[in-house]
Amino acid sequence: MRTQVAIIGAGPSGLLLSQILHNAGIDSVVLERKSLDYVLGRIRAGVLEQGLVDMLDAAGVGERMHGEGFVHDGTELCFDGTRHRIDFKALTGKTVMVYGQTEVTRDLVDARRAADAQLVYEAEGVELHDFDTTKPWVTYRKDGVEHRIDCDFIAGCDGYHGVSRASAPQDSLKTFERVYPFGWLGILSETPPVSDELIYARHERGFALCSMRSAMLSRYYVQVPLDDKVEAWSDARFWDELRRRIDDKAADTIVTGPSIEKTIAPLRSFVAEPMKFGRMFLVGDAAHIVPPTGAKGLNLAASDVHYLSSALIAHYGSGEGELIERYSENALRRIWKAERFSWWMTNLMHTFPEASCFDARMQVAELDYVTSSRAGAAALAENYVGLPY
Ligand code: RFL
Ligand code: PHB
Repeated sequence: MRTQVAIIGAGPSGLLLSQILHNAGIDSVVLERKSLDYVLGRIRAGVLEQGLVDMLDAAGVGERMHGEGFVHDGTELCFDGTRHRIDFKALTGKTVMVYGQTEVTRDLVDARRAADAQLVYEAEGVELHDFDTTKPWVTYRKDGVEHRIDCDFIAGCDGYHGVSRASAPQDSLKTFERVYPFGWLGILSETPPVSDELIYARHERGFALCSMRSAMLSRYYVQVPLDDKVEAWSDARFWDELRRRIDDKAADTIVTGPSIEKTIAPLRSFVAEPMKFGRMFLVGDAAHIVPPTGAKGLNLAASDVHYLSSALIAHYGSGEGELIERYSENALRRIWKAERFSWWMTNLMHTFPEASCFDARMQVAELDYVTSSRAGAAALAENYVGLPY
């Protein structure tokens, strides 16, 4: 089989790249290790920056998002038992969209299928070959049969544990990492959200976040020690702990119910440089991870897709190779700023095991500054709604 761009991974970055290339007349094949049901069963991001909303619109997959998603003009920061609003719209003129990553993925799969795209699920043993030449190729197994795809470029959209970064020459790869000494225990429950906007709460017992997916589906998180097990967290224990970490009004009015999903995710900051190896590109979580506190992971994957799709469209259109050569540099400049913001929000809102009383006072002083100074609030808002591409 032959295609122009072989895409490894059918998460949001692989599917969005494939859809944008298709709209520009560029052919791709997407290889995914898991089944479609598995991919759609993963509960992940919930907040989309305007830049991603615009990309989904331009790609022709924004209709359901505008019908079912929620536009948020601001968010609330809770500390010392009081909530303070950050008004994104007043401070930046921009808003964010609350719409689940699962739904974005579903919309992209529907659009790709409607266009008869080559989406191969349960592709086993994917291997990348000769991407340091002008004739790369990819092999995989499906239902016990070996397949080969010859292509012009390979896009590694296969997440943190994927094969693409592992296939890069390891002596030319530099990685940067911070692992945080806690995780997020997240639940999904079929209850109305406690507030119209997200609440990020700092508390001595640990961070908490009140988020949502729809009018009858809430997403809540509490910070937990890394070695905690989900089984140790009954629903009752989760709700009790959440109530203790948020303000009294939210604690009194929150509607609780059985959880329909409960998982613990570790928190990590990670960047791999460069993101281009000959004719192979790393995209999204394959190249970088952020702790979820700034809601940046999916949005960063989208900005990589923006840089890479523009470069490939220029290459196939006018033959211009400059954007391809600069893909890594352009993507990384924005990635490091989002890494900084996510790291800063994480340090600001969480309880660290070794933190002193002084550190705790510093967090509260910084939160007080951010919520009482227009300049402080604007810096948070500008990063949260998304820096320009
Ligand atoms: P994905 O979504 O991991 O998709 C990669 C795909 O590649 C497949 N794959 C392979 N396929 C073929 N061969 C192989 N050898 C393969 N190895 C892997 C995988 O099965 C998978 O389908 O990466 P992508 O597309 O780069 O997208 C990144 C986002 O998923 C991620 O950054 C966000 O979910 C992060 N994130 C959040 N981001 C936000 O922007 N806003 C948020 O509010 C937000 N909240 C979150 C989050 C992530 C979380 N978790 C659990 C990681 C909340 C949580 C709890
Ligand atoms: C979510 O709804 O899952 C979510 C929202 C905001 C974050 C992280 C996760 O910062």
